[in-house]
Amino acid sequence: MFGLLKSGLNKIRKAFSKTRSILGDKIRSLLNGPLDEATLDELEQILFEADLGSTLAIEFVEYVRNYGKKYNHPIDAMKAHAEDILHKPPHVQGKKPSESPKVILVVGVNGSGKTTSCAKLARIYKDEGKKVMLAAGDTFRAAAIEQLATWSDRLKIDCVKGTPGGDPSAIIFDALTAAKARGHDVVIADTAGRLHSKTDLMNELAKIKRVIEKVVPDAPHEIYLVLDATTGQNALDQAKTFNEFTPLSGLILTKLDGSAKGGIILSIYHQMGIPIRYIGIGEGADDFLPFSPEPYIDALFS
Ligand SMILES: Nc1nc2c(ncn2[C@@H]2O[C@H](COP(=O)(O)OP(=O)(O)OP(=O)(O)O)[C@@H](O)[C@H]2O)c(=O)[nH]1
Ligand SMILES: [Mg+2]
Repeated sequence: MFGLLKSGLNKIRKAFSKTRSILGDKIRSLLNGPLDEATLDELEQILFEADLGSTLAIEFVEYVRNYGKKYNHPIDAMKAHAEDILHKPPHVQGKKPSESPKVILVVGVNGSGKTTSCAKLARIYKDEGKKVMLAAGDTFRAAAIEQLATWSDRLKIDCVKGTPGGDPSAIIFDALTAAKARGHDVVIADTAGRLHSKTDLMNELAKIKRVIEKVVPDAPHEIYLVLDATTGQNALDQAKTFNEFTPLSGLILTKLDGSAKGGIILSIYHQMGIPIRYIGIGEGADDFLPFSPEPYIDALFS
């Protein structure tokens, strides 16, 4: 167990190593010099460019300006502020299922990593000994159905799929009905990528949610929005719009192994209070971890 935890932490450190080199190195070398106004301006710019957004960038600079009151080093002040932000209780949380199955609806814009995250999430539940079912609710493209089916074969997890062009609500309805009949503990429903600016597509999600509610009372228990962390501040707009149509209970931030600057996690949690539940740190089935603030803050500021 401890070994597993340790390898998880090492993985996070490794995944965030780019973030560290982008942000941590710059901050450290900047703060080694005198803490004058020019330095503070530059710090604000670095934080802004790391996707913290302007409000938070300014806030962090103020903490650095006044670090001497409580801390030995400006970076300690930044870390403490990041901890304060991420340890605030979330504004929302998922529901505890009163009966099986637990239903998780996965939504997001095109290519953010939904299908991959559904498979990775299914694997986590399977490893916990749960009976899991995947629902291929992305009927938009034949390839999308195949992609989830391939994952389900590989992971040996049941999958309900329909035909391309079919009604996604109908597939998810079928999956839930089958899961109830066959005693599955968890159903994870993939959906087609949709632009958050397209109202008709967003309304389709609201319909999917209503259909789920009809089959399993109080479901969906979780609605996860999958965000590609490399899209920076645009992820915040996505979160706001998706949240209006289908109230989100959690976020999955993917591609943190890529060129993501990482600050978006702080920015989004600060602004929306929606918990970051998992992070994607690669394309493999186990490149996926529950989010925890400490290693993240560590990677961001040291
Ligand atoms: N490096 C990296 N790649 C990822 C991660 N998550 C997903 N990907 C890759 O991103 C690409 C898109 O992932 P999908 O899971 O197909 O994304 P999607 O949101 O289902 O895409 P659509 O269904 O087309 O909207 C694939 O090549 C995945 O392997 C991650 O955490 N890290
Ligand atoms: Mg997909």
